[in-house]
Amino acid sequence: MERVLITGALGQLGIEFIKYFKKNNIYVLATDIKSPSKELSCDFEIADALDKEHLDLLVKKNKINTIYHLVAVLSAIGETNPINSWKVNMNSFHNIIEISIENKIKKIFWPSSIAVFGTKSNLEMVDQNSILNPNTIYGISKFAGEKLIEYYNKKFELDIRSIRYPGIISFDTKPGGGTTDYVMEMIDSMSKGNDYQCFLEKNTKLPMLYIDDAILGTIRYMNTNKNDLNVKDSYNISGFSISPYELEKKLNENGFKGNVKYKPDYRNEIAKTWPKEINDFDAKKDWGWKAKFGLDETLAIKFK
Ligand code: AKB
Repeated sequence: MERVLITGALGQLGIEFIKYFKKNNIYVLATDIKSPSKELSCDFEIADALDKEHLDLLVKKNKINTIYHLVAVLSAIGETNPINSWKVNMNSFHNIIEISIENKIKKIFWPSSIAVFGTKSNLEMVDQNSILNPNTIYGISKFAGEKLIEYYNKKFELDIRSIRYPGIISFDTKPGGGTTDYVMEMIDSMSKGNDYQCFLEKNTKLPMLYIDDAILGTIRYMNTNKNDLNVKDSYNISGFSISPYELEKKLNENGFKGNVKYKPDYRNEIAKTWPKEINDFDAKKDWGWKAKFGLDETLAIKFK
């Protein structure tokens, strides 16, 4: 039986993974550095992923055999304090690796991101093996993490798995500190009839994924036989791509009032180094990845 520890559990992905595991009767211990604002449907402990001894204790006490390590300082907020961002992203991951070796953890999931790519790749469409030359501290930490996965999986026969997520769109849980967050901010403002000031240029196109696809896709991947997984660092997956202007038009067409003013800031510079489209052929071939939600299906969740 799987017994799962989720770190960073109160974030955009964590809350949805908790719901999935609960529905499927899988034990979850959720941890975060703050208390949940609403009661969770699983055990919860306040724990800082930088505190290795505490996490190790929780793993032992709760007989954990699977870890979803979701702690991360995302791209936009990371640029405001790169030193702290590196520390949180990398030291916490290294703690999880050490704990996993010591406790013989069966499987570990660690999210990577489209932030690993950069301007040396063909950003119109990045392939699985495109050159990785990240420009943000977040992207650099994801790149380093992908290398650690390859190294430790081989050296200690760990089974750390990873997906390069595009921007994740969710309506129940909010993201925090990312470059792709504008999508949810714009939808939220315009659904209330308010104007929105967008921090990206109107034509800056980025890849996105609806949260249900992210969760179910990840679970499918985690349940795939290890021998079928040919990508040893992190899998590209793709949903759909949009620019802020395309989103604005779609919202208008669906009767959402409110105007968008474009005032690009440093986050647009980050977005310009990220892919517009993603080639996810390897994920499709190796573990049957397929996104169910396009832009229309995603917005339909909000419009209903
Ligand atoms: C961010 O914008 O930083 C994240 C990501 C694409 O990894 N959503």
